[in-house]
Amino acid sequence: MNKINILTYGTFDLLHIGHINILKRASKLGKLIVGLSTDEFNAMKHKEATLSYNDRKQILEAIKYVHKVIPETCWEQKVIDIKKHNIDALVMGSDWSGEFDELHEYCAILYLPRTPNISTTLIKQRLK
Ligand code: C2G
Repeated sequence: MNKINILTYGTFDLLHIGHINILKRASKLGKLIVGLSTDEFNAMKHKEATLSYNDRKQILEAIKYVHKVIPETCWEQKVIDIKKHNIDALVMGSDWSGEFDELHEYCAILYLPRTPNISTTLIKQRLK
């Protein structure tokens, strides 16, 4: 039986259990494609990743839950990605709740609860 196609986006810097949890849960729904924020797009999100795009991409590609990694270069590409990859569901963490609801005419939109007490920012603060 063909698996459905799942899409998620993120920076995935300093990979932690919060990232693994959403990738794992999303992959249980179907074949998971990850739109990985480029360094340039991170700047647009007012984020600066510690690891380069290439390092973050290779790390994600090493994860069994991830089928494919594509670059995320802008906010507007989601509709194009959904059509190009025949996406059945966009899955994001609950900190994005409601943000992508307008895409529900193209695919299902699912917000999964964020993993508490962990974030890249927290890790960086602990290392200081
Ligand atoms: N996440 C989570 N639990 C955490 C931390 C993150 O579930 N404790 C989820 C986020 O909700 C997101 C994914 O992990 O769905 C990736 O998080 P980030 O790398 O911080 O990505 P973000 O900056 O939210 O980018 O266009 C969408 C953006 O690119 C999303």
